[in-house]
Amino acid sequence: MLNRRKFLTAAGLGASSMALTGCDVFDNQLRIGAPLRSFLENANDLTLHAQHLLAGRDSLAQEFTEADIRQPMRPNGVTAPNDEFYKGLMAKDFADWRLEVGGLVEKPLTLTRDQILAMPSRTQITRHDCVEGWSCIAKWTGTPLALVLDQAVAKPEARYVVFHCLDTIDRSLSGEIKYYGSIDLIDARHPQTILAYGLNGKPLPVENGAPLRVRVERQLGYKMPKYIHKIELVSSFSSIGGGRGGYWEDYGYDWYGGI
Ligand SMILES: Nc1nc2c(c(=O)[nH]1)N[C@H]1C(S)=C(S)[C@@H](COP(=O)(O)O)O[C@H]1N2
Ligand SMILES: [Mo]
Repeated sequence: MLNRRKFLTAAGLGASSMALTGCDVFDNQLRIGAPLRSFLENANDLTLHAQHLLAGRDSLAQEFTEADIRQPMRPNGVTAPNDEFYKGLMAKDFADWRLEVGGLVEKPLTLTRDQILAMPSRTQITRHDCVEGWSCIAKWTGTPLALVLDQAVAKPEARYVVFHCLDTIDRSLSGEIKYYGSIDLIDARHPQTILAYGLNGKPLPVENGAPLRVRVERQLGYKMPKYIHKIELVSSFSSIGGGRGGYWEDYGYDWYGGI
């Protein structure tokens, strides 16, 4: 049985030799019953981890130029929340909106929109890929999530960041479900992970998640909750929603959702 270090070495060598020789190198090792194959089959989460180590969890998503921007940014999912609380906030141009940061943090925060606007910002022109098969290039401006986490100070046991949204996406018999999603603390601290309040040089429109939405540029659209009002640090999401870390994940979508 391969141990983890050997596997990582094999995969690392494989990645460089494959470029020269094609994929033949691995074929023999991947025959049914071969140790490497059963290792791969039995350790999906470990292979995900290995992919991240090989690709570099801090590698950047491609950034584009102004000329590449396709206007308007196509809205998707909920585009006009029909929730009374949200509509009340919207009527006052979100002056009463607050972002709460809590859960496993040393210093819970409540931030106003002005406080968030006063923090250092990052602007990036990136491609949004929806799992439905379309993509769109747009310019996003926002506060690096890492700066908010620096203020709140994650407790050592915190592993994931859960984003709670104001829009009810599902009005089913089992009750109303608000959109939610999560990423881990490594992606939360990625330099392109921002809490966006600007789109293509203008305030973020309601369709695209006003007043604040997440951008995680190496992941699929459903990993970027819109209309967020609460950020919760947790050690596990088993007790949140359906327990799989997000609204779409509870319906079977992959939690990581990488592209
Ligand atoms: N709160 C909330 N966030 C959401 C959704 C949603 O329905 N509600 N849809 C997701 C999906 S599937 C996609 S593709 C993107 C769409 O973002 P856009 O409207 O800016 O294109 O938002 C994601 N975040
Ligand atoms: Mo999507």
